[in-house]
Amino acid sequence: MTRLDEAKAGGDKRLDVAIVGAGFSGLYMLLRLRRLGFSTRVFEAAADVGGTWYWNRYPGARCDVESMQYSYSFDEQLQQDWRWSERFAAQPEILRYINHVADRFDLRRDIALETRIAAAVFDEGAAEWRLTTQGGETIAARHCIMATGCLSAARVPDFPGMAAYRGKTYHTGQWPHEGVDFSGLSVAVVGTGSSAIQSIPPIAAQAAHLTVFQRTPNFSVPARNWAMTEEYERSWKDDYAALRQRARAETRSGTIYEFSTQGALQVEPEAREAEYERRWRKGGANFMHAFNDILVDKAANATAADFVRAKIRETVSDPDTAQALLPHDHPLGTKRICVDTGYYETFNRDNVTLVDVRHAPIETLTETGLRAGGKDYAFDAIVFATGFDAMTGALASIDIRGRDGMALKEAWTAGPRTYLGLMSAGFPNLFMITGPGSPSVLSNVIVSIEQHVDWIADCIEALRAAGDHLIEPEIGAQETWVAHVNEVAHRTLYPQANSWYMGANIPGKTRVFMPYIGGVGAYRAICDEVAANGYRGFRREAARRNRPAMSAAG
Ligand code: FAD
Ligand code: N01
Repeated sequence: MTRLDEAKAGGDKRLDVAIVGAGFSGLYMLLRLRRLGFSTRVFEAAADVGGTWYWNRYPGARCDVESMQYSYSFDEQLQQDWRWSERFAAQPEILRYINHVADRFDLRRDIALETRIAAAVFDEGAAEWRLTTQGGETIAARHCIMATGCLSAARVPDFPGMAAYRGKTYHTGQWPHEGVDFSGLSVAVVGTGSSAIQSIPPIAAQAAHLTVFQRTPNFSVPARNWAMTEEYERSWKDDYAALRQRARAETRSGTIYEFSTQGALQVEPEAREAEYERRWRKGGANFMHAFNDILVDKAANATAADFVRAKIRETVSDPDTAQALLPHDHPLGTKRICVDTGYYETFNRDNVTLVDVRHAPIETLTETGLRAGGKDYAFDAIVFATGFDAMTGALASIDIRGRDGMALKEAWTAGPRTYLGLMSAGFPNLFMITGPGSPSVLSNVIVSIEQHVDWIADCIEALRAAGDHLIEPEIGAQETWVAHVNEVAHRTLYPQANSWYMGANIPGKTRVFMPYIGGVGAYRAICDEVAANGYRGFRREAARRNRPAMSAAG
């Protein structure tokens, strides 16, 4: 029996709901739907559950939302029982947590591992999706839920000479499970985004020599991670339900920070510097909340950016290297702020070299290394910390076809078009968790995942209760939403950066700000209001006699 057959054993071949992806999204979705009595399976390409935290095993990988907040909130006993060892958990601990959840709620029996979904085609007559795995097996399901992740399509730039290079290559998002020993090796890291900034210090500590190829200097703030204290843990656990509710409903990012009610220019320069310094010392992305206008007012933003640039100059001993590391082409935070442990300090090591490839780009890989700006460099290993085809990449790699055989990729050539980031017109019964047009990557993603999962589960339950077989956004509602997402983004500084939020990291990708920046609290209220008003903006269709019914409520 194949793994898919094993997963199907004991269940119907025709599912109520097929879920693609077994990260935080897919696991909670499975649990919710199972509890509602729907026949459901998860199809996962990887050999185990975990999503992001299964794939991203590079040295230094950890979350930058505090672990007391970067965790599920749906089960009080789970959040009371689980004990995090650090303020910001490292990848192995987060992966252990996800595995614990899969076991605790007995989820594995409905997960088909090593099963990549290659195509999903909507059958209009039967009102159901036909999924095809890479191995050629098919699954029919009334609803299909894409829990495929916003940062799961790892991307290595299309450098010539890739096949010629005789050393080892790695991508941070597809790291070998057995780990990599860089001892005694000459290593290159390409990129200076979050993954690079986390992995560069531990790689430098191990390698004989590390060369960092930087195209765009990034802003990074120190994590100042610490071992969890009983006192801090208690301060959350004693009041978890209320604090989680506050994060969900009253914040923009789904994370409780120390928020400010003042603008950066409303205070005297000395007080402003003192506030930045205080937050810099505490560590973490809390720095971004020193004032309430850093992401909307260019002059306010410049005060925070200047502060970080001064810190870089102060930290990095060699003035030329310091100068090259100064971010200059985007407002602070409009590319995701990085949170590091000893990143800038690493450039003071004798075995670390920074190469600026902004004006002298990497041209090709060679047999022994790579060529940039006409100069050859030799390496035993090259680490590509070059990011992801974010937000749409995982969806685009599945041949998704809706009404009249329309391909999702084609429907989205001018940028993703969704209603609430949940569904796209022309693709009935196809849901996305943290899809483009929802807060997703601008938030503590687990908060956004839980909200989407709950909304989708309630929606599918409402359809069953009403005897409806089909739901799809109305084109007008979708166009209004897309315009709103765009309009809200342009009230901020975000669109000024060439970021992956804008699709700018992928040559040829349409530049449009993809996530919804209105905040998780406001967004949740909109979604709830839409549902309470009979799923306003969605078209529903009643069951027809020739269509198979869904499982009855349990
Ligand atoms: P994923 O975890 O990406 O899971 C998607 C799953 O779908 C994957 O397992 C993938 O293999 C599978 N899949 C995709 N396509 C197919 C297919 N065709 N067939 C079958 N399976 C498929 N967010 C935060 O809020 N805070 C953080 O601190 C933070 N840190 C991060 C650090 C790193 C290194 C990265 C890359 C991301 C980080 N994120 C963070 C974002 C993170 O992706 C989310 O927090 C969260 O883990 C997403 O869960 P998910 O289940 O939606 O998607
Ligand atoms: O990817 P990125 P990432 N030549 O796209 C460079 C989450 N995350 O994996 O900016 C030379 O940010 C590229 O340069 P440029 C988080 O949401 C979180 O680091 O395009 N360089 C850039 O420097 C994050 O934002 C954590 O000019 C090239 C880098 O590669 C998201 O995942 C940790 C190049 C890619 O940076 C993605 O982060 C890790 C080329 N041809 C990830 N092509 C936490 O800490 C690309 N680059 C929580």
